[in-house]
Amino acid sequence: MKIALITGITGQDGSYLAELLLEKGYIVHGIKRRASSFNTQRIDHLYQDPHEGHVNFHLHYGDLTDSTNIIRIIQEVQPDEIYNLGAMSHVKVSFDSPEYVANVDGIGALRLLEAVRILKLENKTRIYQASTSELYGGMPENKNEKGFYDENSPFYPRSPYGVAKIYGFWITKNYREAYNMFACNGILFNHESPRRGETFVTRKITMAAAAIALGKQDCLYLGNLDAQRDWGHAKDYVKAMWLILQQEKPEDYVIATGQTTKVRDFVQMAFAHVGFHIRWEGTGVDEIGILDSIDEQRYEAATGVTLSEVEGLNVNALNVKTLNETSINAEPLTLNAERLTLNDLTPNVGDVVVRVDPRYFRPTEVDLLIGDPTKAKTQLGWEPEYDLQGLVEDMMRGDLSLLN
Ligand code: NAP
Ligand code: G4F
Repeated sequence: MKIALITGITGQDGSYLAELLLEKGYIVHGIKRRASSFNTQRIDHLYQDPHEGHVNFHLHYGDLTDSTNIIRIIQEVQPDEIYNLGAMSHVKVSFDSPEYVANVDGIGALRLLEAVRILKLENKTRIYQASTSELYGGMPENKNEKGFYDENSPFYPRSPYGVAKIYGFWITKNYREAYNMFACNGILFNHESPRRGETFVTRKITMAAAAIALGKQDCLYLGNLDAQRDWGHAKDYVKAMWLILQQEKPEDYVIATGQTTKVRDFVQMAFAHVGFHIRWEGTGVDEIGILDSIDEQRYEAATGVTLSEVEGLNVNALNVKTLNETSINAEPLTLNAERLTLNDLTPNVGDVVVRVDPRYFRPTEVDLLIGDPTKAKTQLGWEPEYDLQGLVEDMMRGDLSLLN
């Protein structure tokens, strides 16, 4: 049985990767940080009582800023594969805590590589480093002739996060070349899921679209609506991580979909899932997204709440039986002049549901990312199962059921 060690196991990717490796028959060890409140929601379903006979999922307290515990854990676990997914992964937050990010996201990678070397496990342990499309910084002149970023495109990071991650990238490559270690970078473009952290833009949008549809929030405030990202599904991307460590030779790979989409269009797609069509007006910080029309059938199918038109007005009457079944909230329906509402926030056609808040702008922005996954597809045989529409639907279903 192979043994894997995952840093960042409590995160989005860590949880999906742990599931994948357990399915493949691995013994999985994860490093989690001590927190004053529980931070294991994403992996609680994998927990096994250590008193039971055969346990193949183990957690260790640890931190990427602490070499001593990294060395001790690796010595105890003797892993065949290490996946270094631990990081302070929020680009905007990295401007607020740049030194910490350098320590965790940059030097953390070095600590793992050095631990493997100190313990003389270079010939046994394979290492995956979670590198990122943030390394490219979205510089238009650095795209390849086909208009994508690939394994040969130059880097130009645009945030303390990107700068820390570039150290992780190069130290991984350097240890591969200097010490002949099986150490690889996956240069992953943005990947999302229902388990995505709530302050990343896609999840912020799907949570808000679900909450607005159910009358629990009135407006979504966003930053740069023109930013473009190459968004895939995290479930597909963890498969690529595993494939990268199963190859004969250690190499670096771009993992991406090859398509890029504006934040504004992602908003449109998320609201479309609940039958809301958004109309955009204004520009820059004055741009607003207005609820232009509602497809009732779609709304009902997605939310489980029944709406019907009243005298040509907006979307109004609510089916109480359905409401009770879905327990949207315990409060009685509120009647106002024009409509029955789940609560006071139930949206009407004409309401402004998206606004721009400059607080979410970044000091330096990555305007556009689009990756070329040709090498991963040809050499690894990697094929994603989800397209963007499938991703949005998965996330919207997740958030609607969470709110219900
Ligand atoms: P995530 O959900 O933010 O998870 C990050 C994980 O790192 C969490 O388990 C977190 O623990 C842990 N962590 C944070 N600081 C740590 C420290 N000092 N020591 C040990 N662990 C620490 O991120 P993700 O989306 O799963 O991404 C996984 C990795 O891929 C990250 O390295 C990220 O930078 C990189 N990446 C992500 C994407 C993407 O689009 N998702 C794209 C390219 C690269 P807590 O739960 O305690 O916070
Ligand atoms: O969702 P984001 O915060 O992700 P970002 O910055 O692209 O970083 C993510 O992907 C990287 C891979 O390229 C990872 F390495 C990294 O760890 C992380 O997972 O923002 C995406 C875009 C940005 O251009 C941002 O300015 O959306 C824009 N945006 C617009 N409004 C917003 C918002 N981002 C956030 N977080 N919140 C907003 O309100």
